[in-house]
This record gives sequence, structure tokens and C-alpha cells, in this order.
Amino acid sequence: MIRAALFDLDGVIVDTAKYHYLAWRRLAAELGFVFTETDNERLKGVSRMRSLDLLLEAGGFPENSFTATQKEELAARKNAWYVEYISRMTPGEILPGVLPFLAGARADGVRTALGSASRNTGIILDRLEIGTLFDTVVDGTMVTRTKPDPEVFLRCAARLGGIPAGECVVFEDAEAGIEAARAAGMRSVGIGTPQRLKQADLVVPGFGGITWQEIKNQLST
Ligand code: B16
Ligand code: MG
Repeated sequence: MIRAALFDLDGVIVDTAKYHYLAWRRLAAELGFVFTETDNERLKGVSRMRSLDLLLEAGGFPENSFTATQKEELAARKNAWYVEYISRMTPGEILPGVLPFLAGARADGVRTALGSASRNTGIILDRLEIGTLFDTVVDGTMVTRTKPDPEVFLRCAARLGGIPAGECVVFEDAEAGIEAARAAGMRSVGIGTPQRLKQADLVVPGFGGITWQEIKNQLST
């Protein structure tokens, strides 16, 4: 039986990856190199500081090119631009089918949670006006270990009143997130392609035209 549905934010509820990309690309330009959309794929679902390391690697900077303080400053600069972009978001940017899907799960008595690596989750939920659709939210300000560590999803289940992992399903677009769900002992639905999200129990391209009941039935067969 599934009693809880846990949703990632970026890439599942909304496409904030494009704003992350714009901000990282701007930082790369200041550092003197071109950061491509393909390079950006590796940053999805991973923490801000790990993303910075991957960006510097893509720019060909040897390890230890920057001190910890300099890296904090670079990440803060990128985040300020990112916050500027997401502060202009509107509810129209919620991905297709998300709202009816969430409503279907809630109408079925399923508890809902948001589990994101982002430390900017609060701003995004406010801009999209969807904070009240989740029974609980666990974000990057509340965890010490980021995906693929299961901490974020285990905390969601605990905050929902201790729902056993086997009764939770995670919706994720990033490989690191699917790994986190598996490590938590939860089932997972990948949002994307089966080629990329090989470890997911089920993969769908998005929520458009898919109902909660269909997903539930497919997971219980
Ligand atoms: P921030 P998710 C993740 O969100 C993004 O996918 C990832 O690209 C980003 O680096 C991470 O949040 C941290 O975000 O810089 O806003 O704290 O997919 O876990 O919802
Ligand atoms: Mg994501």
C-alpha cells in the first residue's frame, strides 16, 4: 500500500534548472569560459557547493585553484543571480499535469511531501503558490547530507508521522534522487527517460495526462 508521495522540486514540479543554468553560465563567463547546457546536466539534483566544484572542473580549473572562502563567494554570487531570476516566477510555470496529479493523490488519502536539495525552496513555493499542497517540506536548509544520500526522503517520511519507507513513493528527475529513494528503501518514479533513469521502478515523461490512480496501479502490479 502507498501512503505517502514524496516529490522533488526542480525538474518535477517546476523547471528551475533553466534558471540555475543561466546563473552558472553567467559565473562561468566571469571566470572566462563557456558553460554549456550539456555540462549543466551533471549539476541537476546535486548541492550548490558540489555544483560549483563540477562547474570549475568543466572550466578546466585544477583542484585547489580557489580557497574555501573564494568558493563561498563564487557560490553566493551565483545564488544572488539565481534568486533574482526565480523571484520573477509565476504559478504559470508549474509543469503540466502537476496540480491535478497532486490533487488526485490527496483525494485518495495519500500524504504529500516535498523533498528538495534547494536552499531556495521557500521562495519557489511562495512564487508558485503551492506551499499548502504539501503536508510537509524538507529542503536543503534542513539536511546535512544531500542526494544520493537518503536523508531528505527519510526526513519527509518521519515528518509525515513515521510512514514506513516501503509505503512511500518518490518522484524524481535526477539520477542522484532516484539513488536516494532506493537507499531509503522507497519506490521511485522517474520523471524523464528510461535510458537516463535506469534505476527507477517506473519512468514517465511528465505528469501530463497521467493520473495518480494509474501510477498507483502500475506500482502495485
Ligand atoms: P540551491 P532539487 C536541486 O533541486 C537542483 O536540482 C540542483 O541543480 C541545485 O544545485 C540544488 O537544488 C541546490 O539548489 O542552490 O537553490 O540551494 O532537484 O533537489 O529540487
Ligand atoms: Mg530535481
